Amino acid sequence: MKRLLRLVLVINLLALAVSIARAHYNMLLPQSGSVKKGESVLLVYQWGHPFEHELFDAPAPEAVFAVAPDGKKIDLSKELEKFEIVGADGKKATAYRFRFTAEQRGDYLFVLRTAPIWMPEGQEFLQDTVRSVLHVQAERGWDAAAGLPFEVLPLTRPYGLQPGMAFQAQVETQAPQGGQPLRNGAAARGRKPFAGAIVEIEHYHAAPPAMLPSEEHITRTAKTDPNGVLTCTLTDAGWWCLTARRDGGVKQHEGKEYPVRQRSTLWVFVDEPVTPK
Ligand SMILES: [Cu+2]
Repeated sequence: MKRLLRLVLVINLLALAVSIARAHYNMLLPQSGSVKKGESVLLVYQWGHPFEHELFDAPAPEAVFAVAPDGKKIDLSKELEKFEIVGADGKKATAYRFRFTAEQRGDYLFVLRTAPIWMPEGQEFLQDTVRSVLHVQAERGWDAAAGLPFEVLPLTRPYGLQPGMAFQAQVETQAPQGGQPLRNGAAARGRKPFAGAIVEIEHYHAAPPAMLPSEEHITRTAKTDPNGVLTCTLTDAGWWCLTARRDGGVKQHEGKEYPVRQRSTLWVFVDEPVTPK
């Protein structure tokens, strides 16, 4: 019996070791990448490991809003409905959803921000902003900034993509106080390109995969170039998350100070292969 207990303990420790390495992300997924004007779409917010489809209880978000194609901000925080979602192994987790009706043609941005989330495994807080896009017939606004201090902005249009296509995005961060003014789009937004930013790239599985590859094939890592530009290849159909991070200061937890890691995630959808008939 003692031996069995010890074995169970060892297995639990191994499981913990594995989960330390896997990265948690916030997922904000429109259930359809594009709709027509006047149609509605369901959006789901969930928290966990996208590749493994391992879901955990999502915290109530701090803010949720859309930016319409004409630039108008639409607060969606009152539209959220809490529900239970089923993750890997049939495990239930708290998630949130809301329905959105597109009243204009163009591209809608959806942005969700979380309060700092304590991560016992990493001994740090994660404070995330996630962004996804809904395409409504006209190509307008997919590259718009959502007015955040730290953002991953697509340079490649984030829809109508095929598996294997290259994707580029520019990471922008708040400009330092009193620095040299920069004459570009980022400066106009009070930000500067974030050179050398670490970006994690991960594919989302709508159902848990039967077999998991090694860690480096689950989460890819790239750095932005001197212009803050990220380049990656989206090899498979479905959702991908591109997550940049920066230092967000410190925050108290049980009387001690721990680092806050601020992350900005861009969710991008890749279509199934299209073959002309
Ligand atoms: Cu994790």
